[in-house]
Amino acid sequence: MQAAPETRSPVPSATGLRFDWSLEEIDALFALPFNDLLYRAQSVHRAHFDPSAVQVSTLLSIKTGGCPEDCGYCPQSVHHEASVSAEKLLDVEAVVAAARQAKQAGASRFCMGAAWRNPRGRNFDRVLEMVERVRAEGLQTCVTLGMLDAGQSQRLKSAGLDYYNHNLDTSPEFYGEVISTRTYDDRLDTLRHVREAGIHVCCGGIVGMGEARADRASLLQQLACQSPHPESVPVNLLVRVEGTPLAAQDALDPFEFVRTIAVARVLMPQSHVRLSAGRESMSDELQALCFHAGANSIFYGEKLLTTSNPDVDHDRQLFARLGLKAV
Ligand code: SAM
Ligand code: DTB
Ligand code: SF4
Repeated sequence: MQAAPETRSPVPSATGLRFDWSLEEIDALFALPFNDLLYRAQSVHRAHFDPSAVQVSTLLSIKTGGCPEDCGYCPQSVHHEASVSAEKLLDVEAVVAAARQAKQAGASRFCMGAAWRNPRGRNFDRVLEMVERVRAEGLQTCVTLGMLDAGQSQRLKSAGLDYYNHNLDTSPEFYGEVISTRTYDDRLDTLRHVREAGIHVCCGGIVGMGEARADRASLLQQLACQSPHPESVPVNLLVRVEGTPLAAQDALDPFEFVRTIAVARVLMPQSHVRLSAGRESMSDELQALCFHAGANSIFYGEKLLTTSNPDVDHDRQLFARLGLKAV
């Protein structure tokens, strides 16, 4: 039998983290026999985290639908036929009430998403108030509002924002197949502003959009070559929503999804890798494999932004059956 290719850098940084992963090294990780890859990922995971602790975030769509961007996967885009209708930005009190409920149900972080190209004017002021108020409830705060400039990032930081979610979504090579109204560089600029303002970065992508394994490797390279690594890395499995251009996309091989999680874990050992959208279509066994591969965060609560997520009761039972604890 052939020996597995050498994928370890001879010169890791003082922290043991690397920011210089080559595509060849990442391809070699993806190509490992499944058990070898999972063993490697689980070993890295155990060196950095309690393997039974899973961070739990709850999502709320604070401004739904009517988005001018044309992301091919998204039911909130005005460019597609999906049935999500445009709504106004929620009131602060409604958001605080939802945050309180999420905390009572066991969430430690509250993530607020808005279907905007970028936030503006009085709406942005209202989001700042939401961040302050949700934080005062004793929750970590996360928002995803589209593109940000440096000043907006600083104002969010001053309001007490802990995390900003902005995904690269896919490889630079495949990106143009999915989105035309915002460039990859626009996304990198926003991530730089967020980082420079001192806000933790939540950045990941979507798999199952028809991209090749090479694209999944290239996306992970983009993430893992950021220094520092994003603190939080959501790996979304495409939710195929009727009326979006990707509705009829073939399903991704579930083992390939697990491999993507495992490679993310190996490349970014100290980051929280989040098993994000798409859990509703996964069996309990597949989710257990994802946790074994190093996923240590989920979205918890019956709704994501516009699509559904597993029942809270079901997730509680799954955690109990696997001996996982929510943190
Ligand atoms: N409008 C903001 C933006 O995109 O910058 C924030 C909200 S957007 C819905 C946040 C992320 O959700 C996207 O970057 C994408 O990764 C994910 N997402 C959206 N629709 C999805 C779908 N159908 N399946 C899986 N992930 C999805
Ligand atoms: C992320 O990476 N996934 C979340 C969160 N960040 C904002 C959103 C998933 C959305 C799934 C489709 C929907 O419910 O509209
Ligand atoms: Fe708009 Fe975000 Fe959906 Fe893209 S992913 S269409 S930016 S809400």
